[in-house]
Amino acid sequence: MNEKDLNSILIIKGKLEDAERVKEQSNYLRGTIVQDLENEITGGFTGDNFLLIRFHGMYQQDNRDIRAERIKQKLEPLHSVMLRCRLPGGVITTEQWLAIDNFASTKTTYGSIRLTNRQTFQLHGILKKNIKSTHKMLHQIGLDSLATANDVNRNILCTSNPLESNLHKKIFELAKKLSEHLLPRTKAYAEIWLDKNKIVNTDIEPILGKTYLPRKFKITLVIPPHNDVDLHANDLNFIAIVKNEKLIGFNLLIGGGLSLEHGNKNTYPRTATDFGFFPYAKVLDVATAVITIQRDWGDRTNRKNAKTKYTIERVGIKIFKKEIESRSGVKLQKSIPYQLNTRGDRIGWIKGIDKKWHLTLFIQNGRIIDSQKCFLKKGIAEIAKVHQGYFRITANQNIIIAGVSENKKNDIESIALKYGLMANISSQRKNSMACVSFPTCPLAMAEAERFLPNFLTKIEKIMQSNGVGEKYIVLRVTGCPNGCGRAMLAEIGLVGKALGRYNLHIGGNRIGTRIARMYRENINEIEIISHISKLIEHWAKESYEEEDFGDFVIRVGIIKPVLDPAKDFWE
Ligand code: SRM
Ligand code: SF4
Repeated sequence: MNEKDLNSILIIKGKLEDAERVKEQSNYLRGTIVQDLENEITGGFTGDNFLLIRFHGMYQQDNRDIRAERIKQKLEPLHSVMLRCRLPGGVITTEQWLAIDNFASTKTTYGSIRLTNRQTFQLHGILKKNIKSTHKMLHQIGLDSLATANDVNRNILCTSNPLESNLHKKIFELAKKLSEHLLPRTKAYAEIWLDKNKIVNTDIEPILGKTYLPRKFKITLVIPPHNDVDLHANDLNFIAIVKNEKLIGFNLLIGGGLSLEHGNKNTYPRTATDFGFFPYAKVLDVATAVITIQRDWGDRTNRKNAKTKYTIERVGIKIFKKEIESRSGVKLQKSIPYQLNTRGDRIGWIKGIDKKWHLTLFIQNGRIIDSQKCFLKKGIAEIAKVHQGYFRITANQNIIIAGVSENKKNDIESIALKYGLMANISSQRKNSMACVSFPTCPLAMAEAERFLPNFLTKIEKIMQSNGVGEKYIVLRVTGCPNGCGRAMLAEIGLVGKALGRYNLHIGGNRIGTRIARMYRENINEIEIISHISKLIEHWAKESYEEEDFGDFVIRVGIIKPVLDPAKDFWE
């Protein structure tokens, strides 16, 4: 291929998306956010600021349950923001937790903390008048919400693996370092939210560039055999390779992502591609190379095809790999074999090799709130008051009370028991997940978080009546095809189509390395239950010993496996 042909593949010419203009004209993410904050006529943000606040970790939302009623009353929607904190690897101290807990109760309209499946938490329902004090509170306790949304590198995930504590510590430190390394350098966040004076000429973005990335970008650090971070949902993944108990380097996997648009065959979920092994010391160089390639080559004319997965498909693996080597100065070697065998969290107590105890608490859909039945939020706060270790949020929306010494174990356990935090949960429930969806998500098409608990009760009954009550199927619900609930990597995935209606996908595998294919389109709950019932009965009767549901439906020909998603996902 000559240079001209190559360039026409690498850089897409054409009319840029309006989001590119917004970034270009934002003066490094400032826009007129400050003026908007002072505007008392509306509870929301206007013009470009609506998008710009996302770079500062906030989304403007309104409660969709009451939207129609407010319109009827000729009222503006009740605007508020959802704030997403930056928490690489999900680690949070007990002091930080208590401050967040108090804030959620006193300053948000929903009163909850929502653990996300990217190891952090969201606070929904912060009114405009309270936004600045929220950022000041976060700053005081050593946290921020910088770059947790929009076209930047998002919260970095790393395996929650309390057992192998030393390796884990190292990987966690790296997650923090990478997160800092890839942060926007603009001082806009400090100026707008923390009243820090403008420092002239510091707005240089050596890595992200003046118009930042073409689209969101996601990174994981994985310690095999655990794939609890669901690496294939991410743009850039580092798989830790350990020899003689020493971390020697990483296998590099690039180009995962789960979103699609209903009916749009130019969009598809994709698993990440293996690019080879490189030594530990080069991780920042390789990360910088990959992210700057995506910055330069990602499609800025079409946000639906702007993610790394599409860039790789467009330019090809060979060219992408050569460019990584050229930009990083690292020769990628043949990958070192590794195995993945789990995705779920180990709920309950576990002892690490550092002799400390770790208690993983199951939190349904990550929603931490008190109700008349259960004082979940209070219980965790009570633990935070006495716990001398730290908390860790998992990529399965659960929380680990980490680093408990032997003599404190009973104290923590009695609080957990008192507040019902250690109730008996079925394996099926532990391995199921839903995205937020209604009422806060503006993109939701069907219920997810509010749908899953009762739906699971029905699935649990079906499992029991077929004699497989002790087993589980990785089951996930996502309220729209953006795929936040990672249903595309489930053995059974429901993807919201309209209120009460979903596409049913099956055939993903237990460890999250295969995309699930659509089995039935646009069906309601009764139809879903009927299909799943028959499938589970078939699996229970005819599967080999230890054969997982996702593998079974493929072996017996109920569904064809997705082998190369870019080509065969829509077949
Ligand atoms: Fe997500 C947008 C919630 C993980 C793919 N996601 C949204 C928004 C912000 C809606 C919006 O744009 O206005 C949702 C806010 C709902 C609310 O009210 O809280 C939202 N996403 C979530 C969370 C909270 C789901 C959860 O239940 O845990 C997760 C927050 C993660 C975090 O802490 O950073 C979340 N989102 C994901 C994942 C899974 C993952 O990252 O492992 C995906 C699929 C993986 C991927 O990126 O391919 C995901 N979210 C999206 C997309 C589609 C992006 C795309 O490639 O097209 C959108 C829409 C968009 O960006 O345009 C989106
Ligand atoms: Fe909202 Fe859709 Fe994401 Fe669910 S999958 S949180 S409905 S954007």
